[in-house]
Amino acid sequence: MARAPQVHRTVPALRRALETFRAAGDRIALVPTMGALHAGHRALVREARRRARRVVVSIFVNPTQFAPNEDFFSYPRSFAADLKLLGDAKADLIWAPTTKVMYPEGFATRIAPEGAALAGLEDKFRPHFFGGVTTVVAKLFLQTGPDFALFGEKDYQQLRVVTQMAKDLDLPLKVVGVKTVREKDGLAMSSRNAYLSAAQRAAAPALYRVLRQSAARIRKRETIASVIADGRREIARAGFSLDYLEARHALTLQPVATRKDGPIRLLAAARLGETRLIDNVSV
Ligand code: PAJ
Repeated sequence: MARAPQVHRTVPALRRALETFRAAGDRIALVPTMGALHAGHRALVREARRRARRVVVSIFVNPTQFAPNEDFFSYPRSFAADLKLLGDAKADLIWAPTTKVMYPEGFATRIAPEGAALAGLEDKFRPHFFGGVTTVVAKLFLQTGPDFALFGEKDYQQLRVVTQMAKDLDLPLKVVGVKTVREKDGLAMSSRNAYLSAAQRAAAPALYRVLRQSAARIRKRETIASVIADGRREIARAGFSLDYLEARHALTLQPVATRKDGPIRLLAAARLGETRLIDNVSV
């Protein structure tokens, strides 16, 4: 039986617990999450354990990264199952603040990321999103003071934005990206996959299939513009409403015209009914 991780809900209790880790000379890795944990989150915890003696997982459904019309209130919450998964994954500490602890009355400061956060991808469809993410992630970094922080490539623009924020603010930690964990049929694992109907779930793997095929065609020197145009059609034909399919520079997320413009990442977001899926691959 794995030992149950400690759970803390206030900043002073968190700080006291982390102090004992540090006093023992242990390095700390942080895995920020919104709960509803699955094998993708578990892979982040596994990588965290490889890097540091102590693993802290935060669970906080962050209201500031949801727009009023988005799914903050219906976002899946499964604390008991999350605790069990994190016990099995041998996390040491769960940081689960309430909204009042994170955003007390009078809270008035926000991070305003630029660069990759204004690339015209997620930000175009969720303009409030990266301000909310960077604000909460900066707080989590300052609350826990980790040596490493683990983020999934599944949310590729988020990974780039958080990496840049840590660099720009001289935060003394290393942001580490972890490969996307997928279902057997290729669908990227996501807490939001639970929203899909059986028919939508059957259609969903098309997103990754098109991304992979498009990457293979670009590697074979087909022109990016025509590959992307075909990919957009394919995704629509599979039953999605497409938000975007784009070829971007893998680091800056700026548009690329040819393979010579640098390492390329293909990024897509598309909706099946009300459920929005995102995915990406390297070329
Ligand atoms: P959440 O969606 O819970 O994701 C937490 C972390 O798990 C993110 O770094 C995300 O990229 C990673 N992740 C999700 N699905 C994955 C998969 N299939 N494979 C690998 N990693 C995966 O992302 C957030 O929460 C929030 O925006 C947060 C960073 C916690 C700030 O509120």
